[in-house]
Amino acid sequence: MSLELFLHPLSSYCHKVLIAFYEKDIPFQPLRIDDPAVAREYETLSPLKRFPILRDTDSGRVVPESTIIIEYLDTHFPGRVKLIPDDPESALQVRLRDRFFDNYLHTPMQKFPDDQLRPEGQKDTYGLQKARALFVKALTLLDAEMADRPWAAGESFTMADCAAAPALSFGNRFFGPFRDTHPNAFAYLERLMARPSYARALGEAEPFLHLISDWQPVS
Ligand SMILES: N[C@@H](CCC(=O)N[C@@H](CS)C(=O)NCC(=O)O)C(=O)O
Repeated sequence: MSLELFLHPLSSYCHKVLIAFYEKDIPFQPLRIDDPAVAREYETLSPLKRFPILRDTDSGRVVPESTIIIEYLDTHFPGRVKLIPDDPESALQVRLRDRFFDNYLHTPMQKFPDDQLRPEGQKDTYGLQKARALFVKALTLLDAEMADRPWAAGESFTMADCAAAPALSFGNRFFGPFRDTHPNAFAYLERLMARPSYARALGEAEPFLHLISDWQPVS
């Protein structure tokens, strides 16, 4: 098997890539970075210490960044579905939405676990509230967009939906549920969670949820 994915099953950016793997039905070897032997290898491959990291042992390529991993899969291992359309203008729309989810929902959402893991006395309440405000602003834009479409870029499931799922699902958990405040975005999250690819990634995360079960949402 040529594809190895360095990951942790609870990691939101790993979920984004796992959704792509499961949509495409591509075989790969998951390598869990909480295994010390794997961690040592991962650290040599990822100087910035960010995961997921893809290694293609046939080509020798090491691919960081969730978006670039999905682009790499779409180009070299399309599997049963393409997640980035062939039409350049449609592809641009998918990439724009992928950036929207990563920059304005996913990254702000990550501020919450970052703050939870800070030592007492070093919490960043101001930064956390600022991140939450950005998340809510982006969620409000998304809510309006999702009034008339099933998936982020229109009628088809794409890379943008891989990006959306973990950002929205962890955001709903950490920043308070948005079912009542952003119903279209919430209905979209429900469609994402019902998607077999994401349901599978969530199922694999379940044994690790106890690690975050006492984290109280901020509102
Ligand atoms: N831009 C990166 C972000 C990856 C990222 O932040 N991953 C988190 C796990 S979800 C991580 O590596 N955290 C380690 C840390 O913050 O030290 C991507 O899209 O892959």
